[in-house]
Amino acid sequence: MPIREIPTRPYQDQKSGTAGLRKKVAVFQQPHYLENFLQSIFDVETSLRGATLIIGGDGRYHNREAIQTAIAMAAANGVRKIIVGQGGILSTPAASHLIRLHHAAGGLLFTASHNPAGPDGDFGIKFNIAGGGQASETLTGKIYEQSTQLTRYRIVEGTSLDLDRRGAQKIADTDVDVVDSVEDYARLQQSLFDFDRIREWFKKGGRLRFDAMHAVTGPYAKRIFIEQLGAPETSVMNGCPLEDFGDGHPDPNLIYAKHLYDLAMSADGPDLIAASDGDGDRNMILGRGLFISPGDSLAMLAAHLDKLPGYKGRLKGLARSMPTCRAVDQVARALGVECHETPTGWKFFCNLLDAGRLTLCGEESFGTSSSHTREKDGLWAVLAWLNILAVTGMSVQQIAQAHWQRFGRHYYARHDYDDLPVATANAVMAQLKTASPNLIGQHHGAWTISQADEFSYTDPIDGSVATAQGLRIVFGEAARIILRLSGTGTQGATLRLYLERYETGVDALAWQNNEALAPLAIIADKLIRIAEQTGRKTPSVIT
Ligand code: VG1
Ligand code: CO
Repeated sequence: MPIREIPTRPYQDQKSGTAGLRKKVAVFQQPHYLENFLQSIFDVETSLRGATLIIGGDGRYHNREAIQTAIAMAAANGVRKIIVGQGGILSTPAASHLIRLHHAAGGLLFTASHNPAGPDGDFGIKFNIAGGGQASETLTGKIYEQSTQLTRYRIVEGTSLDLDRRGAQKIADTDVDVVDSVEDYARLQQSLFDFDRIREWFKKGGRLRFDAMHAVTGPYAKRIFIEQLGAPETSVMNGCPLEDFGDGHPDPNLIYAKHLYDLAMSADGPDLIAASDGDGDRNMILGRGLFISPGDSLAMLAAHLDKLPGYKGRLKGLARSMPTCRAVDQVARALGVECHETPTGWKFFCNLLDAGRLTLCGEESFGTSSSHTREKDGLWAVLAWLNILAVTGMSVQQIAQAHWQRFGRHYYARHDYDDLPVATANAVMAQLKTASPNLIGQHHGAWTISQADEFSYTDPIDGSVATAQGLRIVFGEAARIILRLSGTGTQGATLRLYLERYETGVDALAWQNNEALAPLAIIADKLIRIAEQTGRKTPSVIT
């Protein structure tokens, strides 16, 4: 099998966003496009030479082709051993775990997360490093630099690996091991949760409905919930991964998984309803009669974490991304543990996790996870909720009510304005940034603006600084309005507006979420004028 150097011309658009490089499938299918990006990784991350590399993806269209190319290139670039999920399948948290388990130097995850798949859909690559976390901004910056000047890439020609056959194979001098996609991940979860108690909960009639949305978590959910925990077969729906995700949009939220909300509201709905996204790192949680917002889920998990075997007496710190509601801060205060506010994107939690300062962290975008891996972990969150239901004997509704009574409640919503002209979105940001200093002290109804600025973050471990991480208008503890540009889109620009309102006492239980947020939306409109500046009367999506 000859190793060849193929001359190439660089592309100029291979800049990674919030979570890797994400583009339309057609962009990835351009000649040498994928190869160039991969070669840039191999050129920059020299620790991969002679080391182990984990490869897998969410099963979407183009996954298998991309994995074959990645294996042939890894072999040509001196990677000693490649571990790949059977059929090319690995969820993002499972891949992160394999990197840690095998002390690999990194991992290539082929996914565009929840973005639609298929020939007209999206494709993407997340590059994770030793330790299991996503490449830092500094590293992706270097990879981007390299991608703009590349002149050749290396590949082993004429290879074809049998991705479906488990066991050892060889490409040139490189060992390739095709492994069960689920096994090690399932074992990790068993080490964290009380599977016996959860099994008992199912036996006593506890009911779960998990929607894998025809994406990567199907095999994981079937193995863990049905085979290992004894849940009835009907507990997992859409459990077969499809290349086009069944033409769906595996973004588990109140819009794209509205059928789950309807199920939760039905008279005799299951006790716990949940879903995960394309690559298995997000989670959506509902109980009978209510939806638990991701910020609330994070706070409630934090408050009950001590009841879970893997975490008893071990809670160090808590963290959330800046736009995530401040519910978890209340729990951190009550428990007397440190609480961090990081920029959007899971990579910003990783240094704190590695330093042993964090146990649990989350994002408003349906991401929750703990120190057990270096990615958010959808099924982990579902198992954590199941375990809490099993040990407390409470319903989701009772847990939420008790939590809001004790800690107060953060009403919360995110409004997305998708596919805007880039210049328009930038202008909205620029306008607010300029206006910010003059907003401080302004009164709006009962609220006063205490802070209005652009968020920047200094990593407490390595001192690196991330600037321009979103604009925030803060009304003390009472409310926040946040505006930022998405870094994961593949078409135009997306503006995200986040609204948060905190109430205690009777007001914590009295309102519907959208009622509570209506006055804040009016203030946001007055201050930011998104409708006026973009011509969009309403957001594309509210979650
Ligand atoms: C979004 C979310 C962010 C999340 C990222 C990746 O980024 O807001 O919280 O970490 O997606 O999620 P942005 O820049 O579009 O707001 V995933 O499930 O694609 O790894
Ligand atoms: Co995802």
